[in-house]
Amino acid sequence: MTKIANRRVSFEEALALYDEDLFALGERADALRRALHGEKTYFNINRHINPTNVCKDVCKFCAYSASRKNPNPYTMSHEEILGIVDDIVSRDIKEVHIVSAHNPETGLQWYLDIFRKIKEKYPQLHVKALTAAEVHFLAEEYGKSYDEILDLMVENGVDSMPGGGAEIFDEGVRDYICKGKVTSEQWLQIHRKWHERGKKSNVTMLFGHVEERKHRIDHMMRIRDLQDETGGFNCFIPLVYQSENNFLNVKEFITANEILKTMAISRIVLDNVPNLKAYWVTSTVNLALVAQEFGANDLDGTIEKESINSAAGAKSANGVDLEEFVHLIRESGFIPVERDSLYNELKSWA
Ligand code: V47
Repeated sequence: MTKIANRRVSFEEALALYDEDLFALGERADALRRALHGEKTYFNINRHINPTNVCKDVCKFCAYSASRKNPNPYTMSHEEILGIVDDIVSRDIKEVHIVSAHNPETGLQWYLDIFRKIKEKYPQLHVKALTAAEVHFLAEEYGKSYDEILDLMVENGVDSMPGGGAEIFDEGVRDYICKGKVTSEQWLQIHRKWHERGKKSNVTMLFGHVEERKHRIDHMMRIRDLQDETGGFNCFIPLVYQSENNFLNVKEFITANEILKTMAISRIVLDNVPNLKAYWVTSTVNLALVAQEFGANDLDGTIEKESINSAAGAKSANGVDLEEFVHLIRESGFIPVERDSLYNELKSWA
């Protein structure tokens, strides 16, 4: 990856960046983004599938898992999932992003078999599946090591890992918002091991809830350290907290100013992570478009259907139309580029 900063910023320097003027920060992040990617904004044509919402864990921020606030447990059959995959492949969708809750009733094989069935039928389709939180759950539930689960994922056709489940690495905040699930160290260890297998993954950060700025910077620093070791992260994805239908009592929505500052600072701090995603699902499409000028070079994808964030209030249940997506990126002065899941360029609208 191209070196984008002359000197690394320290924790203290990164925290102090929040006190800078928003537009000054934007300019700095934009210069780094342009050095890496020019005016290109990447997206992919993808589909999310969330096969079950039955969960053994209770994360306060989650509105997706079946609970008192969402008493509609479901578990899809493999036939149902394959039916969706048949349909999306017929429409030239190139990536399927499969993430579930931590369902103790299905058995390990239910999780693994679906990847193998998809891969056998559609070897060209990229399967991005199982967060580190799911890997940890499966390892604990079925008495396996992380290595065993990761090897089973590779054997059954998982191509890359999504970045979910990272939340906030600070142990105090993490204990408060999602006690009992994968710890920060375990999350990082699982991705380290995945990268050691020559595989790529993403990394998220859930922000805008009860965390403070210093916790976001700490989160970025831990990512930067692991990336120095492995180089396996493709993309950093800050996820803006959605407040509906969950058990985390946050009254005020984070401001657009703070979201954009966080995007810009992450571009500056994460000098070794090539891509910064403005995930329109949690930021809104409009703010994601603006974020292109604050360091972001990726808008995720058309998505089609999304259940986790839309359950908590995001307007993402039905995705975005491809033509509209391309139009919006162009109109905001950037070049839309369709990419595959590993950031190879497939089509440019230059
Ligand atoms: O891990 C849950 C988050 C994540 C809420 O890797 C919430 O390319 C906001 O990780 N408000 C799942 N966020 C989504 C995810 C993801 C999405 C897109 C692309 C990629 C990728 C990964 O959603 C969870 C959790 O951090 N989440 N509840 C909420 N109320």
